[in-house]
Amino acid sequence: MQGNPLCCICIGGVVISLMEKLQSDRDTQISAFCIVFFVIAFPVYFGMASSLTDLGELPGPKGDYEATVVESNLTLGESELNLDDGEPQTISFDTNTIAADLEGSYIAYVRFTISWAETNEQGQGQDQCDEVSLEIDMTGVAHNVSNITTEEYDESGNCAGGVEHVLEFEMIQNYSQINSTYEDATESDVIAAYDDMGYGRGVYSITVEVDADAGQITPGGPSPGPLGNNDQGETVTVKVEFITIKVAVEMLESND
Ligand SMILES: [Ca+2]
Ligand SMILES: [Ca+2]
Repeated sequence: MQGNPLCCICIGGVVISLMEKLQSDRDTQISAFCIVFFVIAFPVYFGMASSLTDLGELPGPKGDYEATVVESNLTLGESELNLDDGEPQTISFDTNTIAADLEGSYIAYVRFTISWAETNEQGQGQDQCDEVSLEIDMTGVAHNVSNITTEEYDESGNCAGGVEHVLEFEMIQNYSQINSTYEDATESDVIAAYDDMGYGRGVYSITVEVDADAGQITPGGPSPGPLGNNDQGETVTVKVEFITIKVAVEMLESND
């Protein structure tokens, strides 16, 4: 594509006219100075602004602050596992599935609830609680490594009414829901006290195994009768939920 020679002449004419005005006209000189100033100043300003952002938000003034903590309960997942005696199953839950719900909140702690009842015994010697073993794999989750993640629940008595066990792991270190005041601190200091540091997000894998207690009746007479209640396993429900928090920080009025 060829350029238009008339246009070049036209632009050349404008440049010559502008140069003449710059030499003679004071308003044009001021305008030109302003243009040059902003061309130089804006990149410098935006460069400084971006470097401040990299350093995090400004901490704000020091003073006395009050933090108000509001807890919410967020279910990551719940699953019913039909387990045969001695055959473990693993279920996984990924926090990506609830990423939108986690947005803007911290995870205070994660709660695992394991529940089951005795549901499938038949014949003689019923009401024998089954033993349930639980192993929680949090290698796919940033967390406090001191957590004990293996449990074994060996119930006694009649479980027909159901049993429930709860395991909780802190994600915010030394978390306390109690609203607190902070003296001689900045707003950033106060918020940092509730920061989960990104803990709690990832994939939780839970392996559950049932050791079915089929009972054992004492055989009578010379020939032993059927032993046990033909218990083949059990249905165990695993629920994973988060207790999340939102924190509002307010500066207290000075008493001075
Ligand atoms: Ca049983
Ligand atoms: Ca059972």
